[in-house]
Amino acid sequence: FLSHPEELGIVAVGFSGGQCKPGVDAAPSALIESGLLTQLREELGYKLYGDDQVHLYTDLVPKDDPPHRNMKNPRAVSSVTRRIADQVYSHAKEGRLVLTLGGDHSIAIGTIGGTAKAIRETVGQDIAVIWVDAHADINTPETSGSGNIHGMPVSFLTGLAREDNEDFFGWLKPENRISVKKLVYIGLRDVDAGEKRILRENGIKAFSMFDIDRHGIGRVMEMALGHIGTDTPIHLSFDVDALDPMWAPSTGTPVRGGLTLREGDYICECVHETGSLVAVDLVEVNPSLAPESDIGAHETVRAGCSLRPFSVDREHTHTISSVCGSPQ
Ligand code: NNH
Ligand code: MN
Ligand code: MN
Ligand code: MN
Repeated sequence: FLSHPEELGIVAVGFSGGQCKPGVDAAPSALIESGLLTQLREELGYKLYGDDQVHLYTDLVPKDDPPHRNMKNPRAVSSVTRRIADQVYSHAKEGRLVLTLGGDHSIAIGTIGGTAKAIRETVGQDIAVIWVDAHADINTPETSGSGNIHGMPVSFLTGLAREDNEDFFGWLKPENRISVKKLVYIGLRDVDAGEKRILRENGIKAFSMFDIDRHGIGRVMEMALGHIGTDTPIHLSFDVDALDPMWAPSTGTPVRGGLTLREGDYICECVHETGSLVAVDLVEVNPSLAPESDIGAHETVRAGCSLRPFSVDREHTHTISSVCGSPQ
């Protein structure tokens, strides 16, 4: 689906307004400092586009941003995600694979909105979304208990939540939206009651940790990709809290009983192997939340770096760098 699969469009998003804990905005710099982009460039041979500069979007964050329909920081999140949608759209429109480094998960409103539109225009197809997360992030403003927009992106992207006002995601148009039929969850284990109802009523495909324990990650990936169908462009949105806190403690809402690091890598490798990947988000790394001194942050950033759906070495992998191949 990509006219330039060896080109990687990078969007580094230092934004934390979709939730209440500061620090997640520092993740892109931490990931970049620990060598993520260098590895993609030097070991995997990608050509990187989009500066290594981290966008803070301070010009888009209003001083006064009172709640609207129970949403916290609604104007900031709406205008920042709108800008991100443009950034991701421009890369995708050029036929590049797009990598967005968050930031909290609210930014997926922009990344997926941008990819969906660009792929419709260039390939004429609807994208599928694989959402890897402990949480479903499909609350509507009305079902959300927290008011944090990082728990709502999927409801806006699927049109389950709507607003006409441009200041509150009214800029999302049909071409930015995705179908609930082309959405698959992996890793769920902390889903709110209202979200469970939404998943059930809309027949949304979800593989929880229960399913992974029962079938194994190999079978789950077969079923997940089978649901999407071959020949469908894929946007992978990876929330680092899908991993067990043993591997990724530095995140806003860690939930025990999660994916092993190897299962997380495997998900990325399987998605890469399809050859259908068009965009990736890596979100919710929060280097300032480090339970045991700075070991937690360091390990979480390292885990984030290892989750690279850009290459797979089918022969075998011993070190992080040997998980790398070249662009397809
Ligand atoms: N479901 C909760 C909410 O709506 C928590 C969401 N937190 C996340 N999602 N980290 O990935 O606020
Ligand atoms: Mn090219
Ligand atoms: Mn999330
Ligand atoms: Mn989560």
